Amino acid sequence: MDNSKIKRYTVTAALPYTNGPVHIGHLAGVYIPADIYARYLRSNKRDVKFVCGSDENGVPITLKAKREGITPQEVVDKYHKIIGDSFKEFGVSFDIYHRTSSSTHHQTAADFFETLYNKGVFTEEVTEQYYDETAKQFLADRYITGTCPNCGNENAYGDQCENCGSTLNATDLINPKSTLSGNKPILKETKNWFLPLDKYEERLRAYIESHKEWRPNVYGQCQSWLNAGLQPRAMTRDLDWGIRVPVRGAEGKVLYVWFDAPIGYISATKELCNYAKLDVWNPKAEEYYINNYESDKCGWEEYWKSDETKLVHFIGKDNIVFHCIIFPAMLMAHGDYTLADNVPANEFLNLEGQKISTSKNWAVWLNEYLREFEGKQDVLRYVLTATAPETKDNDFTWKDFQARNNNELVAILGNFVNRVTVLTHKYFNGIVPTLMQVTPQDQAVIDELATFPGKISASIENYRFREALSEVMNVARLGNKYLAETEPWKLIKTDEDRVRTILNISLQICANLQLLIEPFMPFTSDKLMKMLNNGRQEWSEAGSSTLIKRGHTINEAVLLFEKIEDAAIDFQIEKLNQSKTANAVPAQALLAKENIQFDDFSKMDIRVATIIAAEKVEKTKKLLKLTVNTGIDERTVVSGIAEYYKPEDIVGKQVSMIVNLAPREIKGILSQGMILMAENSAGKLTFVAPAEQFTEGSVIR
Ligand code: B3M
Ligand code: ZN
Repeated sequence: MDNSKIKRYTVTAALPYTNGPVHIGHLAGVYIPADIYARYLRSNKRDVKFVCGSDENGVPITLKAKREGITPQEVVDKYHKIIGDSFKEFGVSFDIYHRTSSSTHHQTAADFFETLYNKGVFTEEVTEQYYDETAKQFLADRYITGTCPNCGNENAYGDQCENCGSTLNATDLINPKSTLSGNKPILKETKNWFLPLDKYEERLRAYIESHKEWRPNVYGQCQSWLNAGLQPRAMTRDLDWGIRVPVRGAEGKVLYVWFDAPIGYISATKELCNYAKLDVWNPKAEEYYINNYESDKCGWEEYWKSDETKLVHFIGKDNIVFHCIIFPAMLMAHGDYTLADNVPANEFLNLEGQKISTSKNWAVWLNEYLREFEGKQDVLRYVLTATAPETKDNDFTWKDFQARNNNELVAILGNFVNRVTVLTHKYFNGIVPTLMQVTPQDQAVIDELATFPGKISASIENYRFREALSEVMNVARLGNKYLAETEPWKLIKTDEDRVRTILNISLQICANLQLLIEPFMPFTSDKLMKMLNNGRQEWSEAGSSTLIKRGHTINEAVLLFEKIEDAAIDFQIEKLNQSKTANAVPAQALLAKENIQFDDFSKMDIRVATIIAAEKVEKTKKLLKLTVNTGIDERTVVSGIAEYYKPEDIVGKQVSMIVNLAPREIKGILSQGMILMAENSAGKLTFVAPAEQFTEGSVIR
């Protein structure tokens, strides 16, 4: 896009599914880069709306509700608050954090659908879709899993394979399985409205090919979809949670979540602008986390329907097709809207060498980080930017987090600022000294300082945030090198004027750092601003060596960063290892097995028993031979618990036992009954025991 034409920016960040807190993968992939970009634009006095919100429709929400035994509305209310609060605390500077359960959004999405419907864009098709006879429900998207026909991943969803990134229709899956009951679904006819993506193929190709500057991963994915040929895609679903399809004959159907979610960017902008216009405090501001309230008197359409607006979507790589193919096709079909100028999608961030997994609780959750590392938002912002998966998947490790804090933030940036401010207080009572004679060495530093803003701007404007951050750190390195070479602490005894010059220049570097780090580390920038007591400058002033004036008094020196000790890191690593087994969500089907009659149940004779002896079964890993007192008799059972319990630890333990299970021979031992165990999805076992010491033989029913 021709830069001279740009009057304003609309920056969007993917709307997080409101079915759990946000983790470091989301932050590194989407929210930190988007925030850096938006802050940078604001520092440049550009007109920008940075919008986001909770994605509250779709199957991820209803699945979570089933799991937690609460309603979908309760799920979204709970996580909208957790996510919104932690974004705010983390300094993500959205102008609005909206939500797709709001009436503004329902209205906007329904209107959008109706417009396309009235234009005759959709095709109405009766097709066979999978249906779960136990749950009595059609299975779309995440309600169904199976083997991906493209890559063989056995856990592909009905709309997408997260392994190879391909979009799927549920009927493409091999060995489909209902996530509700675990059953194999049947096919049943139903009517839905399809967006004929094939009809937009040519225009989409022209659009994509006019953006050769996009990241190779994004451009390449788009090309491969186009080359494979686009298929019509259903924009409605047979579900009861979501936005009602606003046409006759669509009872019991809602909009496909990927139809309504990107419209969420539009409705967020609308909400932001509409409330701001009213000129009264917006009562929803708390709920929606609206920033910059006073400056938001805008017309939302300018941000969406003008070719002077630059639209940029920040997303993770699994969302590329929805933002580069489907949403643009929707916008083209509508006709009034501007298409995105760029979609800087990141690859994935791994954690300690493994894929981040919500269901396995293999993640670092933002809300927990904020609690456990209070006041250290910028450390995580720094580390996740420095290791951002911009061009390939990357790994986050706690050791690296510690090392970057201690060796880079503390030792380079913090150390430089500290030395300069402490020396200024020590030699000149905190008053910025005058620039005296400028030597060629000083001039070289001044000149080099002036080159940074241009480099950093270019990197940010080309979405290379890692590179930009490393240049920012080079400013601090320049400062450290200058101090190390000039050694003002030695010169002070012989040449005070020389020290004046050196500290003046060093303070200019500090003032530049305050400005240049702001998009990346806003909390540290604020701290530095308080220390330098010099107000906030605009980006256009960066590189200047007169940012802070002689005679100005700075405030007391405080440390910008502190060392992170081993104990804090060990705690995190231990927590990860524990949560991996303990908190995993059961992988079993979410619905109960088929009903049985009371008679079936009462056939089982379950009793309280006490383990009186235990030993390992030779040549096996999992089996223990137990002698138990059932209250009826003493008998032997073989139990597969050796990986979880040591024989010596369980003697005396009380357990629940089925005493009338037909005896079976296991490894040559006759096992007379079965001990009841609970098992989580990680396969961890634990005894099901009476809550207090109880007489052996007591009946469990
Ligand atoms: N809710 C998907 C995700 O979290 C999603 C993005 C919507 S952006 C319009 O992966
Ligand atoms: Zn696949």
